[in-house]
Amino acid sequence: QHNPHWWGNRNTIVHLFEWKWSDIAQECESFLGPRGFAGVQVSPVNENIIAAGRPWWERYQPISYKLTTRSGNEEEFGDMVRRCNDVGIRIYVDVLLNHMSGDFDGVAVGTAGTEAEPRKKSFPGVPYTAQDFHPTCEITDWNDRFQVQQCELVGLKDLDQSSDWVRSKLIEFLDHLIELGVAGFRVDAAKHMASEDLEYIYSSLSNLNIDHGFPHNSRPFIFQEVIDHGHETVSRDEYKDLGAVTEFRFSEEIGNAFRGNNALKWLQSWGTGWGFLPSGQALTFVDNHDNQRDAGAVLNYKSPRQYKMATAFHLAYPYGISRVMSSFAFDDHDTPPPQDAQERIISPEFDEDGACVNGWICEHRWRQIYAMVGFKNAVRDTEITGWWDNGDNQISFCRGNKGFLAFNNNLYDLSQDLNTCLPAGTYCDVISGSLIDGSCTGKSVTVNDNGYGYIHIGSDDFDGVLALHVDAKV
Ligand code: LAG
Ligand code: CA
Repeated sequence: QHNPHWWGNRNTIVHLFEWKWSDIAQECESFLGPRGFAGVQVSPVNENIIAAGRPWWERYQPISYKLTTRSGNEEEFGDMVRRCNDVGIRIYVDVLLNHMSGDFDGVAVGTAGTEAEPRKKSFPGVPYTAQDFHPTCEITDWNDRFQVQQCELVGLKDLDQSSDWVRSKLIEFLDHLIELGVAGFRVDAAKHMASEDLEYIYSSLSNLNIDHGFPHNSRPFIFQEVIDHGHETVSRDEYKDLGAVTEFRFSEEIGNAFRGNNALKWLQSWGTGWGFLPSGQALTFVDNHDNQRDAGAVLNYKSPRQYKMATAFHLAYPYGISRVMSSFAFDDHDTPPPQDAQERIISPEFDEDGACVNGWICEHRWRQIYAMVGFKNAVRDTEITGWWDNGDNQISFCRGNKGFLAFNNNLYDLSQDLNTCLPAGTYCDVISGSLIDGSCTGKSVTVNDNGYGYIHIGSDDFDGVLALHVDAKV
């Protein structure tokens, strides 16, 4: 279940973290479809506990499988899926199969009005009772398989996926979403569930809904969140044959490289050469909603110059199933999404350039990022050729004869003739500007009959990357 069911030459998934369904439907039609995105990962869709201050993470504490959250209700969800599918944008749902909510004093009321008593492991909205959960214990040793899979992740009541009842409820929930037209799932905390149990669940799911344009016998796309830095007892390899797996080492190493901790020249062997998963099994990302909040090597929107360079490399280098992050501004781990005085999530607003202004970051609307989504579509099915580097932090490479990328992460200029591998002509750099009405609003590069062009990226240029492709030829 590794096929994401993309339309045509499309390639890139965007995580619209905490967006409302009605806003995503609109975004599919007005922006994602026209810009050639392939799909959206949406926040959890089923009912969750209500936490004080409404932190984003309350959505990782389920109460029932009713489809009502702060993002909208079932009707709005169904409308979004249909409208997005109609313009070629697939929907992938973040699903919580490992656990229900954590402790809560007294009776909790969820986002759909359902009551539960988490302390007693009583969730009548499903229903689940204590016997559907593993006995309570704490994870203290992350290399102890029993603890990792059968104790409580940060105190969240741990479901027993070996039980027939739990399996049937999880399958019913996922099948309901398939019926509504989704293309697949991001499986939260997959490492905390036995792979045999997940295999049973995935293989029991319905085929995708043909009324939403999926071919007969299409299997749901699965990508599993397994944090494996390389030496874990529960490893990514136990899950990779069931579906794609999040490649966390990709995120860490690309952050390291573009922060300047590792010379860019080493990226020549990027991908499996770095010990990452095979390309078709790897879900790749510069940052995700969790690690963008951690200090460390991972880059996020707060370091925009390096972040855009890392994202350009991510989308230009042919490795993995790419997902880009679309965030809201945060100060700390608990910052809620943009909300009004009644704690309703507010819709994104855009300035005249299409950038978000009211607390949403919308990295996917940064020109340098959506332009690379277009680049990836334009160069699809070509290989890396013509690698060049200066032995340090200046690199360039071609994607067949369809695209060319150059990076300068040194403190001095890159100025020289380089092989772009492109047919002769003038091309717009899609990072510093765009092709509009037959001319470039940013840099342009003239390629001669030998495929060479003069490339300049000043060390103080706004962006340290330049990208040319055949769909932006003057
Ligand atoms: C994940 N993947 O495996 C999610 O990507 C991650 O965002 C989830 O944690 C986690 N697993 C559980 O689904 C998030 C927050 C946690 C939060 C948890 C549950 O990062 O901070 O825990 O969701 O809402 C919070 C408190 C904890 C508390 C727990 C239970 O921060 O201190 O123990 O709730 O009450
Ligand atoms: Ca578990």
